Amino acid sequence: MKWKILRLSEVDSTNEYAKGLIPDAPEGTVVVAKRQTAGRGRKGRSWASPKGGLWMSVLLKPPKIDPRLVFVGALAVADTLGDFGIEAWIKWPNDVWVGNRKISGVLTEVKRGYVIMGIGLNVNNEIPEELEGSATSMRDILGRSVGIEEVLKRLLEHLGRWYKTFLENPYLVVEEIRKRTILIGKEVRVLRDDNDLVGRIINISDDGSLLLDVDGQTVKVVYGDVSVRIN
Ligand code: BTX
Repeated sequence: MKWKILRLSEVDSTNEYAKGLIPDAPEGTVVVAKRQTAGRGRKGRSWASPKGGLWMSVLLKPPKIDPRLVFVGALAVADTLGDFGIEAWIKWPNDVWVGNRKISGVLTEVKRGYVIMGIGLNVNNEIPEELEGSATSMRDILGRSVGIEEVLKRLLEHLGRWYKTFLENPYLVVEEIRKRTILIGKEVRVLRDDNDLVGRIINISDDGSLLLDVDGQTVKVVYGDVSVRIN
């Protein structure tokens, strides 16, 4: 993938900005901002994006829209952290965690055949008070600041590689997600809009959904807007 990077000092949300570039911008356009004033997670949740973090969105144009693309972002983040000696795991469907703290989130949105993949990664930024204990940053883990340009460079390399793998064979991406999640076999609560589900995760199926054992019945949970809590 040939990336074309647009750098902003401040923006509401890089996903919104990137969306505004459709349909003129080519695949591989990357929007990076030093700070977001209205960074978003899923379902309108807010994403803290102070200075020092990596807040970016990439425009992709896959031959067909496939929700498993979100895994490509999560794997790229996990590999980037690995390059810095940080061992991360992927929390289905869209988060990257180190131990019991979230370090990164991926938000994919769709517009006119494009996928807008937003990635937020806590690098050198402060963790806001309300997230203390539940979020962490590369700086907190390593005890030193890291060069954000190096992080971006690595992340785009890994993203290009995982995207290529995904286009060739999306099952390989799912297989890798299975290896990198600690969730399989765990008792969890799946938070949904209507009712929560409590059960044990059997596996992640080839289509990327979660297979849950609820009182002996296998229930399939499609990604989308569910969150998983380890019970
Ligand atoms: P999510 O909905 O899975 O997670 C959102 C939740 O994560 C919040 O409710 C809060 O509890 C927690 N959270 C908020 N900020 C942070 C943070 N900095 N570090 C750790 N935890 C946090 C996850 O959504 C997807 C987030 C994507 C963010 C990127 S940044 C670039 C792009 N632009 C944009 O507006 N969003 C994406």
